Amino acid sequence: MQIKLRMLCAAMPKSLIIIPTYNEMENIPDFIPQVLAQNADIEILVVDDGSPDGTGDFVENLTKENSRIHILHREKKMGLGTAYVAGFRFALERDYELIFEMDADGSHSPNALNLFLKESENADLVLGSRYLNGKISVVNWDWKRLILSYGANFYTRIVTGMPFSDATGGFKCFSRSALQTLNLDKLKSDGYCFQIETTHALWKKKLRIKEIPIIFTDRTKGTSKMSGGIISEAFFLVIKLRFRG
Ligand SMILES: Nc1nc2c(ncn2[C@@H]2O[C@H](COP(=O)(O)OP(=O)(O)OP(=O)(O)O)[C@@H](O)[C@H]2O)c(=O)[nH]1
Ligand SMILES: [Mg+2]
Repeated sequence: MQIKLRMLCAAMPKSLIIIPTYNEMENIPDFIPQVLAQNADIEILVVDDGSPDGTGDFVENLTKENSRIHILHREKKMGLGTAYVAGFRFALERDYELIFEMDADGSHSPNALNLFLKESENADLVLGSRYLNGKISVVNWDWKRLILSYGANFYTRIVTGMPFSDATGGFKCFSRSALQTLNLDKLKSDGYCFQIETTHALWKKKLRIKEIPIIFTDRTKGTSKMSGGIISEAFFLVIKLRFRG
């Protein structure tokens, strides 16, 4: 029994959850313990862009008490895409086997992490999908926001040919080997665009990509950083990807 248990523990991959933050003080204190409670092999990396509300300082203090929490401080708000690239580099310089992307604003439930871990056993990239099998699993969005997101995914599918129901979502898990195939110097996009670009690169390489259902809940605290610029960036990137081959 003891041997079996030890074998089980040894088999668990070391995982890093990358959480970019900008002014998430209203969310982060509850969110971090919820993530860590899911699994003992999970660690957290917060990439904070000099949040004026003190998110970075708060997490910095947590790192002193808990070795499973890490932080990267960046001077100013530089966008989600480059925050993730910094997190990917951190992970690849260390021995993490699974590398997650996750929002800090309560939209992504920590309860889903164990399903991601299970599905990662047979996939190079696991995508959390809000639109799997024709169902819409989004809580508290108004119809304009839903149409924008659903429409962006429809457009991405038609133009690029990628068969995924949700290529714009930001709750995903890469295997280390999948992440190593990405050319991190070339990833320049942001927001939704970054999500489409990374998934497209792995899909083109014919890596194993699996979608799992998640329930996405709109943030109830703090403010969204979504902008018109992010939307137009995605519109043009998708066309570029179509011809990138
Ligand atoms: N480090 C860093 N984090 C960011 C930046 N912009 C957004 N974030 C974080 O990225 C996550 C997602 O950002 P949101 O503002 O929720 O954007 P969104 O999820 O696309 O939009 P909503 O659906 O309106 O919430 C949150 O944890 C933010 O704090 C940025 O420029 N730098
Ligand atoms: Mg959000």
